[in-house]
Amino acid sequence: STTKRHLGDLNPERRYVACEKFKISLYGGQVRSWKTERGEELLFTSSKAIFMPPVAVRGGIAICFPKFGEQVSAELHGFVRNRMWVIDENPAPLQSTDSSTGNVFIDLVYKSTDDDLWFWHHRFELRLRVILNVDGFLTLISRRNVDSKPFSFSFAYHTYLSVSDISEVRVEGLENLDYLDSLLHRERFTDQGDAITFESEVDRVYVSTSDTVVVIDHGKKRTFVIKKEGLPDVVVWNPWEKKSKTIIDFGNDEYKHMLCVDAAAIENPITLKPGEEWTGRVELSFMSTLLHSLV
Ligand code: TA6
Repeated sequence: STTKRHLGDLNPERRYVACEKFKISLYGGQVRSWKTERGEELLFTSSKAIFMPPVAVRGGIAICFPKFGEQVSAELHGFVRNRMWVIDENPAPLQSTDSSTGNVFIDLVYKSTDDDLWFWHHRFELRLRVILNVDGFLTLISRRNVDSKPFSFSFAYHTYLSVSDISEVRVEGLENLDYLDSLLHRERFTDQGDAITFESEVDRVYVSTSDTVVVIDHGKKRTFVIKKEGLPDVVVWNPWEKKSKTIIDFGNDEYKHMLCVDAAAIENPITLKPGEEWTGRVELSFMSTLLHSLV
């Protein structure tokens, strides 16, 4: 059986839960901060981020559901990132994840409302379990149920990693795979390179990828390892210089210090029968590049 342990304390305004290494906002169920033992921030947040609903904060890890990359009403990437979630004080246990010693976790839930039916004609319940494990790794798990009709959705953990300098970064694990180029109306291409490096705007959905993707930041001598389950695709996005200037809540030079690598299900939407449940899991870990070269 699992012991419920809260990951951090709820702040007095009941807007976020935080501890030294971690912060999650009830608005959007968005992880807003994830830090190393030494207090270094691992997630990017824009200095121009807008902290006023209905805008999602630019940075952290946003939950994109029920659509990614498509407008649902006025909201890109679905609307749950622009809703208040609540803490589930008595979550159902999840097998194999929570009982390991020292892990702390929190469960948030968003239940669709009658108003949401204006935007999307399906009722759903989206649960997010965030686990901070003893090594400081972060695991996010989503599950959801439906009521009386089947429906299809896409999903992404829209993850803004903080990097030293984008020109010092490479992404491994997506070599020779097909991708949909969002800069070219999602036309399909096959990746030809060794690893992805960045010299201009990149906005791609790599499809049917393996379950591990690695982001190597030579500048910070840090490697992120992204492991996923139930999420076949990976979004890689950096807006680069020109696009950055068009994004109102993003500094002109901030593209140098971020990279979005999103575990996602986009190419083939997931279809659920009434009452069916789905799990999409991502584990984010990091290590020094020195260690990485040894393993
Ligand atoms: O991550 C890919 C992408 O869909 C880009 O096309 C870009 O528009 C971006 O996401 C927008 O993300 P945002 O954080 O502004 O919702």
